[in-house]
Amino acid sequence: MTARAYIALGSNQGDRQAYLADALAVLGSLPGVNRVSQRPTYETDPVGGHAGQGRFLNAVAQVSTDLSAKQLLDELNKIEADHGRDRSAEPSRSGPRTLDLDILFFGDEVINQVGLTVPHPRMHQRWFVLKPLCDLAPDAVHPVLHRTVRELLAELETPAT
Ligand code: PH2
Ligand code: MG
Ligand code: MG
Repeated sequence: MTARAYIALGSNQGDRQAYLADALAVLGSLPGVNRVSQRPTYETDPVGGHAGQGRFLNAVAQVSTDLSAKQLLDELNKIEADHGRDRSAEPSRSGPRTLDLDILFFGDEVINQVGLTVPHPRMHQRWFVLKPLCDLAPDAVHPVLHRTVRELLAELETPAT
């Protein structure tokens, strides 16, 4: 079965543009992943984490995939590791990173497993996710909150974070 998934990309260390471009290329070349599309990249202030870390480049990609959500997650973790991501060296969940790839939506699946929560549990609070997602899929409906991406973006209490 083919599912449409949305993946958030973020980088705030090293050659951020190259990390994002390369991740997209690798994503598109994975067996079982087709039709990768992506809209503009945004430069955003870091949300959370320690003061003084660099600004992020953030983007969202849409893919059609025959993989399961867990298989896709495993591939994303490999791509992160291949691009210099060393989770053991990160001070926290919000620390600086060369590359972060998060599954936002996987079709309309709701998944609550250790290491895999879909929809992404904080996506509806984050401009840096909702804005590029809205560029791609304004009418996609959050399967837990039952709001469109456009509505979630409009309802953000602190815009542009
Ligand atoms: N990712 C985080 C924490 N904070 N801030 C911005 N601007 N962009 C991110 O991608 C980001 C963040 C944890 O994954
Ligand atoms: Mg993240
Ligand atoms: Mg992540």
